[in-house]
Amino acid sequence: AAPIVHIAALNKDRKIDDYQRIYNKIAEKIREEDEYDGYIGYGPILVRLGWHSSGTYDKTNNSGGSYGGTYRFKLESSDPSNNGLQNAAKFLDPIYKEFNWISHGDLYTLGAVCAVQEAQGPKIPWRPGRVDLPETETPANGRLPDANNGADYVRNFYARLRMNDREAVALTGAHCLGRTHYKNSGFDGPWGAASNSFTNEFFVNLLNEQWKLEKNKSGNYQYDSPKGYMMLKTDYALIQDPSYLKIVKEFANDEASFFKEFASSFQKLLENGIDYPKGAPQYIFKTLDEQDI
Ligand code: ZEM
Repeated sequence: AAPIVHIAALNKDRKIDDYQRIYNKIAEKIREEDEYDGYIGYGPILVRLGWHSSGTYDKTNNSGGSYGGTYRFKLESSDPSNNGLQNAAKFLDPIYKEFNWISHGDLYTLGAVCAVQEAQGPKIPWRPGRVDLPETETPANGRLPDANNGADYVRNFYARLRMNDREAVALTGAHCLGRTHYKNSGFDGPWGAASNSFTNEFFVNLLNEQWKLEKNKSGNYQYDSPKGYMMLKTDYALIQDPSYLKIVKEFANDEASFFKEFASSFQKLLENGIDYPKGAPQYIFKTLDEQDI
């Protein structure tokens, strides 16, 4: 079969200000609805939506990925791997109603970029142009990763997304944000103390906490620490594999190097499978703080 081609649509009527306006609306709503999930707020779940709407990508035929915004269809949103993301979709509903000229893929990815930046994470350059595809283009369930696995699985999984070891480790650092919930995934607990700020804490905790593999109340295995933090098996695999371990140590010791690698890997994840025509604009949004809002 001919490879699938997804070309970014250039909309000459829309400029950076139009997208910054949407960014600001999302950022202000994150700020206002700060009580969500025990005062973690909506940032982490918005990052997870951006990731899951992109993480269906398959390099072998260029299918899936963020381009078509197919998360909006029941077939994709009801994938058990997407449990809990309804809250992020509901959060974005009124934003979509107000700015209905934006595509779903652009909105899901812009929401994730906004959430990382507003949590004091790195600037993520972002490019518009994703186009809503019909339901028939929805990828089958089962393309998102299963946490009950070790390093070989993780490396294979990320290869499907065109990610090397360094990119895979950097992306996993997003687990500084948010937490796991029994009702969504059958795991429980946060990865660290600061679940709504973007830092290199995930790597520091991975190296420094006393981890113990335990069977949790849902019958799943997770690593737990005395401080009440947790790690998935796929997280812990990053210190079991020598190549991953080296990168974990680098990011634990050098937050700037983590930020730099995360920014480029996350942009790549959100743009996998999209061809950008010459002259396609790329935007770097200001945070609310930088605008004195
Ligand atoms: Zn996660 N992730 N993830 N992840 N993730 C969870 C939560 C969050 C895996 C995984 O199984 C889980 C990436 C990679 C991988 C976030 C971002 C990113 C949860 C808990 C699980 C089980 C869900 C729940 O119970 O609510 C696996 C196996 C991964 C790779 C092998 C990448 C890459 C991410 C972004 C770049 C975030 C922000 C959360 C927290 C969500 C929340 O609601 O707090």
